[in-house]
Amino acid sequence: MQIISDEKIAEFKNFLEQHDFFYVIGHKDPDGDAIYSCMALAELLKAKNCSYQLLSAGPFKRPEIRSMAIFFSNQMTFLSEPERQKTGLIILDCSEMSRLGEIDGDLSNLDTFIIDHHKTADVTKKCIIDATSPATACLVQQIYEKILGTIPKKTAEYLFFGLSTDTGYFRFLNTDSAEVFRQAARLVESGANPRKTYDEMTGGKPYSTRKLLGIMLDRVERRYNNKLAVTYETMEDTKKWGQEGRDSDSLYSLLLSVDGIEAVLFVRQDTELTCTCGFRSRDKVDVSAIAQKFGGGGHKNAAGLSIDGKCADVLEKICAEFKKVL
Ligand SMILES: [Mn+2]
Repeated sequence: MQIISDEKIAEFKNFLEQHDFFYVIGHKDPDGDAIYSCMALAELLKAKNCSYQLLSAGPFKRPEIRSMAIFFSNQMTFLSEPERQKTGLIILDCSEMSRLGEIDGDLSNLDTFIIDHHKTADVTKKCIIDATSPATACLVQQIYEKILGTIPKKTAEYLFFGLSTDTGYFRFLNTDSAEVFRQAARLVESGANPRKTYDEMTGGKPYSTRKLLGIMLDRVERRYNNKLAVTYETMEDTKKWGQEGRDSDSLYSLLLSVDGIEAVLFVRQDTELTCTCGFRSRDKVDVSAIAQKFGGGGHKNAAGLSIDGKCADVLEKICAEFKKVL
């Protein structure tokens, strides 16, 4: 993770000063980092007496973010054209407009500032992007501290939650992460509670998640010298166990812990015509490069995409790409 330069902080401060109103938005199908980065940034805007609206296309499926849904809307507050001229769009944890999802209103042609840590991020707009940062929350923390100083308790809790979810509760961090822990230490000093955060992050899962996990595990196949684990979810599974039944993170971590496995591919038939795919890798394999070939994106070790087709065909097509790198 890098320390954000004073020039970049000044650029963001200018952006705040140049507008009367802000739309704040993260990616669709939000995770803890997207939602809590928005919540923390909203605290900064409040402290600076800026008016804003929090937007999200949702859905708020994950148990750990569900309680935040009330603060977000998928309908933009209507503004007249002169008002729009003085409005800024702040995009967090995402840099492609297409990943923002369905929002009722016009997000285009607004002066935009991106704060993101994705490898595939677009750096042509005004932005603070650091692909070596483990979470967008880390970037928001640096911005908050540089602009306002010490972080209040509630904001610290938001930021600690965002950091915790994107790092798998610090498990994904390497030896280059001392600065991340220094930042985390400051959040704990400000009142974030690691034990409570872990409990909120991992608990509260419905019983159906364990049943669906059983089905997914039963279906796993290994390919390419047992280096790739492949499994899939049918529309019948979703119908039977519901969207609440999904716990992809547990599925990935169980499969990645298998001896010899380097990557995991998961395909879900969403509709008769479309699938969603999830990719994870342990270390060497760059799954974002594979996802990009099919119009998706993400990080080196975690990526995803949406694609047209039937589950079995999609699975074979993507496996062929894995075969090249494994
Ligand atoms: Mn993130």
